[in-house]
Amino acid sequence: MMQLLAADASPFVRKVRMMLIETGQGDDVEIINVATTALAPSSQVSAANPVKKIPTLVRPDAPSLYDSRVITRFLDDRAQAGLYPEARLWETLTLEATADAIMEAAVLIVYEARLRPLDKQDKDWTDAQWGKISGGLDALNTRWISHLSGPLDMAQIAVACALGYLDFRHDARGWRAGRGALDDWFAVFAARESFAATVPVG
Ligand SMILES: N[C@@H](CCC(=O)N[C@@H](CS)C(=O)NCC(=O)O)C(=O)O
Repeated sequence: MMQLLAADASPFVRKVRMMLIETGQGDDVEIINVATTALAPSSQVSAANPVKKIPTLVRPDAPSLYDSRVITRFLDDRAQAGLYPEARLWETLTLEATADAIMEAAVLIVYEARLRPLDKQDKDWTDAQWGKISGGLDALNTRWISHLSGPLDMAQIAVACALGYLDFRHDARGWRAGRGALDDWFAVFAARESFAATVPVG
């Protein structure tokens, strides 16, 4: 059976877990929770992924897959689920990339605060990461609402995971202010069972 090296708090892992549920593949992949950070990678992750990140999909008799975008595309293809629709493929991939970039900057801010010694932490660098998040959110709010409101695709799942992570780790920054359309879209999307079933804890 395939195994997903995972952690509840990871927004990249959540993309994969949500799409497994949405595409009816939940029973085909075993979720293996690992404790891993950039400074202390899990040995299980290191053995399966040379860049030591999660999610990693370990396949019996085939090479492991990473990163999240590769895994979701593979699983979409496997189930013929249509979450990367041909008719709007490049928009879907760009929107997913926007969500992933928001997650990446948000995770880096958490690492800066948690993994770096206090005297080495750099506010300008953290603010610059938040600038990327802010720019991404503005684009979602002004340019992408119509795509987000269309038939379910992988980009929508990724955006929901990014916003869920901002609520989870960066609630104090108030991403909703001035972004009512995105807030409204998220309120509806977050009611999906796959989203509720993958809420991070701790
Ligand atoms: N681009 C990667 C990013 C994955 C990622 O950054 N995962 C984090 C956990 S949320 C991780 O494994 N960090 C460990 C590290 O940076 O070494 C993807 O889409 O899968």
